[in-house]
Amino acid sequence: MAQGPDTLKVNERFGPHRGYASGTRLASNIEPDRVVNTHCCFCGQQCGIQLKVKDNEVVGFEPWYEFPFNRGMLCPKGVKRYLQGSHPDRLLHALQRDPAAPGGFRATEYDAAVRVAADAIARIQTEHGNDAFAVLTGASLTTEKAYLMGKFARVCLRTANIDYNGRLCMVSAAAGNKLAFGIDRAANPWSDILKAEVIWISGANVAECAPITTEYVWQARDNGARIIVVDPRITPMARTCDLFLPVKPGRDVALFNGILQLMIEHDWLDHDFIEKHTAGFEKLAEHVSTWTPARTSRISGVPEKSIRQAAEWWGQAKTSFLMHARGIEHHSHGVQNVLGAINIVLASGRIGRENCGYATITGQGNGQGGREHGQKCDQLPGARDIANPEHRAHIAQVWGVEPDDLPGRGVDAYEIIRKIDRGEIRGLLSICFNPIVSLPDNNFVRRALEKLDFFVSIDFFLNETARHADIVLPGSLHEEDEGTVTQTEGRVIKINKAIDCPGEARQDWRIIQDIAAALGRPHGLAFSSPREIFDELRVASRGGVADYSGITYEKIEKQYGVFWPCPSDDHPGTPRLFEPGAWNPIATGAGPFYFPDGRARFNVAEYTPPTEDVDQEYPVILTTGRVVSQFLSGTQTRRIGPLVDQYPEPRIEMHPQLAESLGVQDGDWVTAESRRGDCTLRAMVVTTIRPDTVFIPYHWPGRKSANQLTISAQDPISKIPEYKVCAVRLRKAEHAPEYAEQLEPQQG
Ligand SMILES: Nc1nc2c(c(=O)[nH]1)N[C@H]1C(S)=C(S)[C@@H](COP(=O)(O)OP(=O)(O)OC[C@H]3O[C@@H](n4cnc5c(=O)[nH]c(N)nc54)[C@H](O)[C@@H]3O)O[C@H]1N2
Ligand SMILES: Nc1nc2c(c(=O)[nH]1)N[C@H]1C(S)=C(S)[C@@H](COP(=O)(O)OP(=O)(O)OC[C@H]3O[C@@H](n4cnc5c(=O)[nH]c(N)nc54)[C@H](O)[C@@H]3O)O[C@H]1N2
Ligand code: SF4
Ligand SMILES: [Mo]
Repeated sequence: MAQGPDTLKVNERFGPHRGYASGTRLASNIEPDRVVNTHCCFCGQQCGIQLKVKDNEVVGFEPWYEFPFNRGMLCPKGVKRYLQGSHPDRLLHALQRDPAAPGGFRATEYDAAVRVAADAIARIQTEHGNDAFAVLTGASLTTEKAYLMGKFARVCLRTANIDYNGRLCMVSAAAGNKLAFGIDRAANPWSDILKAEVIWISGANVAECAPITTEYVWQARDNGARIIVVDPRITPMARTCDLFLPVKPGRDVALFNGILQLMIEHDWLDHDFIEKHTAGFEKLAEHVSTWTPARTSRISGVPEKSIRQAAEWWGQAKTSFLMHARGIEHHSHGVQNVLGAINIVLASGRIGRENCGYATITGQGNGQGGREHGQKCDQLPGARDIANPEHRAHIAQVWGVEPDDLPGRGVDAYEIIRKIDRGEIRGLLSICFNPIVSLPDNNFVRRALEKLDFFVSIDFFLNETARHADIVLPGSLHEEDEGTVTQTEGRVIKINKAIDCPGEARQDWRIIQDIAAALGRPHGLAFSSPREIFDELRVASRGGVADYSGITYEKIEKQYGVFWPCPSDDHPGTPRLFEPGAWNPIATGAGPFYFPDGRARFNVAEYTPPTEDVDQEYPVILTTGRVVSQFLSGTQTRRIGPLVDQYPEPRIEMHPQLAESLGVQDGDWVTAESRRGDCTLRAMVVTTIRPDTVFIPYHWPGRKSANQLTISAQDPISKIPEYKVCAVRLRKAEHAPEYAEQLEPQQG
């Protein structure tokens, strides 16, 4: 595979806004032909929105007040999302690599491109075996597409190696929830936040990353709730909270163990619940006995007084809601952090009841549904285990193949990259994933991808990774297809099609099926609509933990979404898990949790320091994450002018004390260097971050990318990368970087 240029200067061709979709062409007062009820294409909140359509173009939006989750509210990304479809970079043709062509690609006929892809797949698999061709997918895809990708990999390609970008996102939460509850879904609908007495938020920048959830927390506060926030930064939500615990990155499990120790010491426990509905408490109690407030404070960096206050409020509350996000999950011990959080919930007995809840806040639009139906390397539809003979037999029967023909477990997304580097994987199909920007230690990722014999990417923009592809197939935008996604509460909702794909672009599921047909292996991949795929998914999921069999498109429309599990046509769905009497195929009446004895599990949550701790050479902790106006690798939001204006360039957030020690002032250029790479960005000097920690948002590519610095250490159970801690050293840069021009605010 040839090497592609990193920053293709496509934008420069397009007038005063340098190619950003700016809204100048689209007046929001245009009278639409139609208005389509659907959902935002970005985060896991999945706000309801109405798209205004004129002449097969989305020209604006209106609030959709009836949709109960967000009741018309949207964040800045939701407000501007309609602009992306009109962007001049939208892929309208298939592309074939051609070093002689401007930008390294030439447009090619769609069918010919599919043929090239199919021939390359067949050649690689014949020469090197089926597993030598890998598939990377994404949780921004609808559940129908996620299901189809799992089936395509196992039935058509017969490769074990399929994994998805939720590996970078939801897998620590998923693994922790499965270990403790036997099921992986938010335990409660968000309405249970409203009347909780205490709300505990760990490692979630709620106001910027789950903006609608802010409204729920504030309503709870209006009802008298106390808000506890645990974060190395005083996030916008932390600014209005009642108790802020400034945890040192990578130490949350210590904090949770310390809280539990105080709960035990003061007998702030629900003994009845622990006895009737859980297992493993004694072993855990013994483990946390060493987590005295003094030790907890020393390790976690949180003052002892605050730890005691948090334990008292949490311990004595009658109702509560605990939520966390990637701040505690993006660690080489992310699963242990999650288990620590769940332990203090179970010890309080406040779960499975009204106003008593627990949830991880999902990330991507389909962060929930995308992790249930078989695009993970170890999973089959219905949240089934690919290594379980009964699960394999059920799915094989639905798919009309022999169980022995289904491949076994494949490797995780990062290991796919390592296998590419080692020459064990020779070909790759990537859809809805931009690993060169979003994987840690991305200089290694780029070098590995350059070794591929063949790489095909399916996207609607030429993202930074697709620039290294041999063939790029033009896929569909959210508004160009229908299907379902499952939002953060576990509510299955319906994405409705607003417009047709432009030019030669195709709906993603059609492209996958075209490749299967060109390979001469169309078995089971001849669906004529997303509805048909969903109907098969319902059957495939029946009897699994993630049972969608009673959900229909009609039921979703009628009820404004259906919470899974929903095991039959007359079942309304399950907004709150773990209520007495709720449907549960595993415990069958023994108790509310998803184990044969119906009991939740306490798990000993071990503290270990981050894989790369600070030392004299690299004395500062780097943590990474997001800003409100940008989304993930930025492929979409870096093309929307008003969002770019809001936060045009990545900056290194640092405390004034640290800035002073470096001789740096706000706006100065600073070089951050880790053992893997370096990056020169402007300093943003703020009092809202721990003095021992710096923060860089990761939404930018190339020399602006935070992932040049991050470490590819992974959690041993979930395989999530440790994005939230590595060691760096900093110095004031002598001059602006060569790429400074690209970092300047864009002029309108
Ligand atoms: N605007 C915007 N919204 C988004 C996204 C986006 O890209 N942009 N992406 C979506 C996706 S896919 C995801 S996964 C979610 C992510 O949502 P969040 O997890 O809320 O966002 P992050 O910025 O990754 O990290 C959250 C917080 O963790 C803190 N943190 C860092 N290290 C630690 C630690 O060791 N312990 C604790 N307790 N906190 C720590 C950071 O300071 C940060 O405030 O957002 C979703 N929503
Ligand atoms: N340093 C650091 N790195 C991180 C994180 C962090 O906190 N810090 N967070 C991690 C997390 S939580 C996540 S979720 C990942 C995300 O990482 P990625 O998944 O790589 O990020 P995306 O920007 O979503 O890239 C997806 C690509 O899919 C395309 N796309 C979107 N929807 C569709 C669709 O419906 N069809 C098709 N065909 N294409 C589509 C977009 O155009 C984009 O090019 O990043 C991870 N990387
Ligand atoms: S990005 Fe998330 S919070 Fe913002 S409008 Fe879209 S779904 Fe809602
Ligand atoms: Mo994510």
